[in-house]
Amino acid sequence: MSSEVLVVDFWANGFGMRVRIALEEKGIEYKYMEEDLRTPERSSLVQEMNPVYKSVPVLIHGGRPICDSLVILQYIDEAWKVGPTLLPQDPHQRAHARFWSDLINKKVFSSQTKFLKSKGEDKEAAKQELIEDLKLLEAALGDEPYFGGEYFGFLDSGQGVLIVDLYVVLFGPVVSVGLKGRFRLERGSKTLERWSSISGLLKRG
Ligand SMILES: N[C@@H](CCC(=O)N[C@@H](CS)C(=O)NCC(=O)O)C(=O)O
Repeated sequence: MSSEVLVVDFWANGFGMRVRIALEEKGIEYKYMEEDLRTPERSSLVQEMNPVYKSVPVLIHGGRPICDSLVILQYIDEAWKVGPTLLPQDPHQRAHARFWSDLINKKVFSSQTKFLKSKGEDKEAAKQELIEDLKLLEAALGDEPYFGGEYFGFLDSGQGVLIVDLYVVLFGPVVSVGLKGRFRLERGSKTLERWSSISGLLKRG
């Protein structure tokens, strides 16, 4: 079996950024294939590799697909025993990482989508909701350098979605698209800014 690693994704996809961040953090070499989500039809590769959801990211390892970003992060941790482990060993801390990742998937992503799709007063209300969500994450981060405490971990890699949120809130969707994935935080929350610069997430495309 080939051991080639291929990530199929769209550059601005926060779910996919999680996977790219985790692979880079672990030092795993991978190839990247862009799936243009601006076209309505998914490529035959995505349809074949993710027939249930037909969504990206998809990680293809040795020809076999793994789908859904958080499932992929756990797979990466289990399949490669190199580099730092993403999920902590302690069961309570693991539960904590999964809880917050799940909250980002359900609550934060839904606020982000609402904000992107709304207009006028609704947009302002959606923005406030998104800011409240970011405050929750900021409180969870506290004074620690990383979400996982002293070391970069699962929840830090899980923040691809958060990077998109920060950009949406700070600069608006048009500007963030214009940046073409070269993320650089210039203003905003001091705590999240500190976290993002320590973890280097906002410098990655
Ligand atoms: N739960 C999935 C969500 C992935 C997802 O929703 N991807 C969207 C882009 S944000 C997608 O590929 N949509 C397919 C389409 O737009 O046709 C994950 O975490 O990977």
